[in-house]
Amino acid sequence: MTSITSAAKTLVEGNTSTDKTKCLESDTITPSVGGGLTTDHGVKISDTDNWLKVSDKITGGPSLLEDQISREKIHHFDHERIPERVVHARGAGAHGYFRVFDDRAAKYTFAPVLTDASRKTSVFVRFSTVQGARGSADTVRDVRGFAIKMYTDEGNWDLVGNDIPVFFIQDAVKFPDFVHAVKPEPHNEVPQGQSAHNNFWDFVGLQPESAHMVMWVMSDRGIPRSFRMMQGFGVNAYTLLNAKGEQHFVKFHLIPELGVHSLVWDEALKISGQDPDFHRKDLNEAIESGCPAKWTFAIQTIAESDEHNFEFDILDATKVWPEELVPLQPIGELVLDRTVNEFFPETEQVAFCTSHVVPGIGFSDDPLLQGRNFSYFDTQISRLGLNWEQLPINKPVCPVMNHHRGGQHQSCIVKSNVNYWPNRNATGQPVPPSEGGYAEYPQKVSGIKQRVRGPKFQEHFNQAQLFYNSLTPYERSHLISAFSFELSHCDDPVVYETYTNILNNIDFDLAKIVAHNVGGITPRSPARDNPGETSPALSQKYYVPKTPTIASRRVAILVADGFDQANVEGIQEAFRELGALPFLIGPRRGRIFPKGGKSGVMVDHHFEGQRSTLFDAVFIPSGIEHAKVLSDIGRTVHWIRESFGHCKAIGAIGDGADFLQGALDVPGLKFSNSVSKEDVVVSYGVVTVGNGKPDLYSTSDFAKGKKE
Ligand code: HDD
Repeated sequence: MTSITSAAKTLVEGNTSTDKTKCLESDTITPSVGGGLTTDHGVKISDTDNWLKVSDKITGGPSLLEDQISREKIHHFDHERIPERVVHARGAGAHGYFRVFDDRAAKYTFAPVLTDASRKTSVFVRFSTVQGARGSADTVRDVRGFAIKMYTDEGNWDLVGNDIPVFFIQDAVKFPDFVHAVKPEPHNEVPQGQSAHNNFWDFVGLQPESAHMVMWVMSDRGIPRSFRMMQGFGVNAYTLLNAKGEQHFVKFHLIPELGVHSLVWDEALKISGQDPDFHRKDLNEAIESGCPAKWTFAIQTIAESDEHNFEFDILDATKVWPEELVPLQPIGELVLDRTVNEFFPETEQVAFCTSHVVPGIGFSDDPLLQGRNFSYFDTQISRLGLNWEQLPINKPVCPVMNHHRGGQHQSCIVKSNVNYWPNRNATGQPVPPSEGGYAEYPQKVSGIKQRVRGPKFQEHFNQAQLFYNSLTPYERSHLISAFSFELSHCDDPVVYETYTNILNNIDFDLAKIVAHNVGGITPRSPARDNPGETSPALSQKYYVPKTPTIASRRVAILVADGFDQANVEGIQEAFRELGALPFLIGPRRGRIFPKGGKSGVMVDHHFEGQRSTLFDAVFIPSGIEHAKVLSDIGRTVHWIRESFGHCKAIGAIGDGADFLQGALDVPGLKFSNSVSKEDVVVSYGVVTVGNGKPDLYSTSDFAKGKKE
């Protein structure tokens, strides 16, 4: 009922506020404790636990179809699900805002959302994986969707991007083929949440335009640590129109404040089983613990007159615009600071359309974008119904008025005797461009109608090679492992042999190693030269945060009875001061007693309940009894070894450092044997202060030392 009223109000008057959170308030209800239950038609219910029956003192008796209250409950339940998205089915979302630093983008666009620094535009962002179903795991190897809905005063602007700057295909007409190939195979619906199967590698092996994007997905970008630590890219080339009527091509970028970080593959595999909701929990946990997710918003622009001055076609979505050629211009920030109240009406019902832009922003002739502009609106009709834009989460914050009428679930009641234009009442006339009406750039177009791609769209390997060359040695080694994992899941030799040939067009050594690993045909000579050109911004290493921080990072503190209380309290305080999230993990979820302490501390988890994979770092306090218990339990020794293997920071004091030394028998790894804080030893990410009297050492200094 509330949604009908407010939707109708929006149509005619507009909202009174442009803050989306405030606008959603009229559609949000809080069930009152002890408030009565009613049917959907408002009649009070006296019993929701028992179906109406014909019973006597001996039997419950048969249920009666007559029971309209139970029938309504079941009817509603039977239809609770809607079709999941055909791709990007699994996602998580959050609310926030966007604002620009100043009007520096005014030379490119008159869109106030990109130029008016006094504005704080409400946003909703949905992150997603692509291949898996709604119930698949978060940490699978895949592209991540990064879809932004900006509720601007001029209408909704949807920037529907990914965490990877390029795409698998150049022309939208190939999208159904690509999606069929990557999704579970038609005969057995296998695999779920993976591209490691014959059909995907068959398709990309026969479709060399995918080579560049495949390199990105096989790199660490395919397994991000957190949505909050991913870059975002609009991918397609859009256009900006300025007040003088000049047009520029533009690409949109988001750079995470926390830097770009990934899991390691072994970690990602384990988390898939240990906590399939790892990424969505991470987003909520960070926001709720006071650490909003932040990105710098940047643009790359190319003047219309320069369109053809590049060796690649700037409208080809399988190409980046290298930053050496087209620098990034930071213009604003995106902040996510509010979690959703209810998943279904917000994250599931939110719907994006690349075709939804606002005046000052337009499209380019990128053939992928042109097809997307058709596809998204279309898919929302089958997923949510024609009137999907009236759903609270999708509704603009500015007035909506037109002569579209009817359709299923129409919730606007328009009080008018006309529903067409022109009309004798002069209601709902189009707005001229001078008053803010959307106007297209008068682009000159000529040519021959034919099914082709531009000549520069034919080159597919230069940038795949540039990407490979730009990776650090460890990034390359991860990439080789990823190819080896995926291709060895393909059991049809034609598939993995074809793909090894593709790799040989990128780099001879890469092709040789992967072919050797997966049983492909080892190439004898390079298919093309690799002159070794690089672009540093393509490596994740480039995105080290300006101010390194451990804010929102999860730290496990392992404790058993007899731990040193001062150590633990000191380190907890130090971590909290730096915004990190310390968790106590113990041999039981209950009270664990410090040395000499009677009251004990409640630990958050049991060693078996949460594994090292779910934390960024681990700390072991001193305490002789406690250290002995830890070293006697195989799981805690495994915790430490696994953390080390996954390159996590590990810290220990006193007896904790002794335990660590016993658990980590790694040649070359150094441990402190001094009690002096001047002698903290940092070796392969393991930070120790030696045995002795740990209370001589201030644990908060330890955490600060770690930070530096
Ligand atoms: Fe797409 C969903 C991103 C190409 C057709 N796409 C979807 C979502 C993201 C992207 C993030 C999830 C939105 C959400 O959270 O609801 N898609 C991209 C990017 C592309 C791309 C960055 C390349 C630049 N997509 C693409 C093409 C087509 C589609 C070429 C069709 C011709 N995409 C869809 C879709 C989806 C979708 C079928 C499924 C659910 C939805 O739209 O709302 O229409």
